Amino acid sequence: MKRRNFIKTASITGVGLAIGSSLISCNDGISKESANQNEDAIVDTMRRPLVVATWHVKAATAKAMEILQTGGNALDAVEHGCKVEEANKKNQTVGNGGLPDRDGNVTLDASIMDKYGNCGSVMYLQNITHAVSVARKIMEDTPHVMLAGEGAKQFAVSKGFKSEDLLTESSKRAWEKWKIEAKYKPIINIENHDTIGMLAMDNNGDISGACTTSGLAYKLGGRVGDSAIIGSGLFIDNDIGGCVATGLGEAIVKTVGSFLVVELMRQGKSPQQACEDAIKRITNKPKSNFRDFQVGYVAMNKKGETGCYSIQKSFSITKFHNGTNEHIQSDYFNKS
Ligand code: SD4
Repeated sequence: MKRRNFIKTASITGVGLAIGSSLISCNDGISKESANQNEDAIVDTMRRPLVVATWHVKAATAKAMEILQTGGNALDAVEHGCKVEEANKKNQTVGNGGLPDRDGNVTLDASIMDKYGNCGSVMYLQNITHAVSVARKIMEDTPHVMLAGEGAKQFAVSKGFKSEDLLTESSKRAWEKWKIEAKYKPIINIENHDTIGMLAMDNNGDISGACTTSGLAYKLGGRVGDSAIIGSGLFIDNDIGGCVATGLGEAIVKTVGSFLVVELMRQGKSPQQACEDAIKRITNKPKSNFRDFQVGYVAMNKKGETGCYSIQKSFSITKFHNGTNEHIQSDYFNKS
């Protein structure tokens, strides 16, 4: 079958959904060397709908994909996908059950961004499980972008969010154990499960993103990380693509990481190359102590191509596309 016919047939029957699915890189490898522009457009359409997220979060990406496959939009997909992990008390880095700060308070950061470039974020939020939904409410129901602390909590309660204790027994036990030595050393962050950042492209080709976290375990009270900072933990430009970050927020904020990745894609870099360049922006700094911490990026462009890269080994993403919900190990910088 000629390529053009194959692509047309595939786009109708779903046969083409197998293309690229065997790749183990997070780089999307649908080949387009010989395709003409119409074929390119068809190939791009075949990549939709698409969801990618930081770390191993198949239940979250499955929820997002369920929304997209039933005609939902990318914004709903990323919000409800992230909510799965926020409600998961076993995930000690996000929402309910998150590890507390050094004083025993669970404080959450989250952000969300839509196809119009609207955004909302919440930082240092306590007692509310679904920080990502609070961020969305700030975006949609107020003239502001960010709310913090007690004001953010009062806003959430006024919008009907339930106030509850987010410190689970197991997170409390972990904090009590940490307190015995109470070493304040938040720079090493090479866990295998972390902050959730999610990007989705819906059937219309529109992109949205969200990010939610309880931040660094045992951080100083009042500390805010990248996940609440638009452009650092999350950035979307629906003409270009989107990026989300995980890892040491301070390093991400210092390089405005997610914005940087999107701007590199605007300059023509693939999502993979853009993530690699943004990581090198951190590691190439004079006196960089990159061996001591982790940062990971996952990005998606308007064509539905994806990429991911991290400083250390062990970063991974979950990608739901072409009917497959895959957990994929990321390539990384520090191979010494
Ligand atoms: C932060 N990047 O607050 C986030 C959370 C994270 O392990 O990745 N923590 O710095």
